[in-house]
Amino acid sequence: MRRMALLLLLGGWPGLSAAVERLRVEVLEVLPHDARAFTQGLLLHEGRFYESTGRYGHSSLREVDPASGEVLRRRELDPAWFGEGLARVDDRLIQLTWREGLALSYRLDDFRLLGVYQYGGEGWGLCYDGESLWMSDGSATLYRRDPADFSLRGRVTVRLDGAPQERLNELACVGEHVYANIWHEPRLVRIDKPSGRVSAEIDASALVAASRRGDDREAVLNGIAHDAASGDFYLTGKLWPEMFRVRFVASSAVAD
Ligand SMILES: [Ca+2]
Repeated sequence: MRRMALLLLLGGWPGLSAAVERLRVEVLEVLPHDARAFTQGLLLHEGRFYESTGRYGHSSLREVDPASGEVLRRRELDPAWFGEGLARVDDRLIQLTWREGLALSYRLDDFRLLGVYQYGGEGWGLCYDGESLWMSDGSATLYRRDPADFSLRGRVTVRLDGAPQERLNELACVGEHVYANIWHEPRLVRIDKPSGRVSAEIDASALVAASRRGDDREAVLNGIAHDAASGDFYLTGKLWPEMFRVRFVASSAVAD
């Protein structure tokens, strides 16, 4: 009977979701990051960061050396385009734009523009899970798109404890989950696919406290890359001079 009550408390009742895990970041390493990069998209591939930066007249696609933060390759966007989320699909990179309704497809090895897809609404975050692209637009909706032609395959509302989780921004696809950081909050969520249920909340306020960013109000946490080899994550922010290599641990865990 007591066990039944506990199950109910934990959300075992049909229709209710299980308890949301509470996690926090543990910093493993602090690396340099270009403090002029208004980071909008970030991923790691074969030991290099690929980064999309935003703001009109400053938007770019970059290949970055993780250890030094040095920009190894850089392609500027048309000044009328505001760079947003970035995903790798095999030997291509796909970069969103904010309000331009254009997704730019590049060859990974030389950043040559291969094509442009059009979509409705705003573009914020993007990641690829090996089958579909997942895209955010600042709302609580994630859009699932075809990597071949960017057509819409489906959409899901992301919910935390049953309530829509708005302002989903940068994304990372990791296994059965999509990680998202929340715009203007020191917080990430881990989203179960395809239900959209938030199964973990991740407190990243330690990074916000540690960053020596300037006083630009838009210099907020943004940018999630996952290292499949180590399982570590890399987090940064818009105009942040730091890139943090982290792992996610239970929020009750005592720091070393
Ligand atoms: Ca990302």
